[in-house]
Amino acid sequence: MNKKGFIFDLDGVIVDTAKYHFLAWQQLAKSLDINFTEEENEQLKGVSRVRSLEKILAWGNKTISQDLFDKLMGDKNEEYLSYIAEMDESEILPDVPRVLNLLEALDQPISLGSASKNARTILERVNLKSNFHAIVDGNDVSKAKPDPEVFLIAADQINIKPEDCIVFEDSVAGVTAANTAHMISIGIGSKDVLGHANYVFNDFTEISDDFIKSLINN
Ligand code: B16
Ligand code: MG
Repeated sequence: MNKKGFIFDLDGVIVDTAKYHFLAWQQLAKSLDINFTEEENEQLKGVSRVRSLEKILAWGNKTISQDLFDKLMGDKNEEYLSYIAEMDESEILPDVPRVLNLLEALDQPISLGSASKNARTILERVNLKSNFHAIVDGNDVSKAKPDPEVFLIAADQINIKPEDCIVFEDSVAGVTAANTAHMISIGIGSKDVLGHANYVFNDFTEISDDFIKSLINN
């Protein structure tokens, strides 16, 4: 059996934590008198924590000291972690376990490639940590998506060449990162947003076992 490397983004692919990021960023924005909308939250998908706060401050036309910036980053994460603490397996997105189990049955290496520094905690909460042969997250990279670093490290950790890797991603920056790494990109979301991916599906219920097998055999 051929071996391909299957790399999964976390937020928006395995679980929908964007709603928790939104609540935490909204609380922070409110404390600064900044109006923060769900549309703006969309633009933070796949974007690192530091960059997210920079963008919110720019939208609100605010400049703050480095000390306050650092404090707000900490506060936001604490608030976010309080939501994460309540997560369980019921929050895994539909058919993700089916695809992970199929890949395991077909003996395919699986890695996580996420921008989140909380990725390990989240995988533990939803009981999926042991499904991954490697976990690469926001703690392991120096350059955020759209830089391909996170996916290149993930490929290296599962010993698969980048061109033999397949990336599942819900963010524009993440799909660009996968393409730049010369990997096959599979967008999870809308074609209007992720048109630059090699394939796009609304969610994993649209990804058949035969499609996964065809990726392995090509
Ligand atoms: P944290 P992903 C990304 O995760 C999220 O999409 C993005 O909204 C978040 O700001 C980023 O992680 C950092 O997360 O604050 O937990 O370190 O989609 O790359 O799995
Ligand atoms: Mg994501």
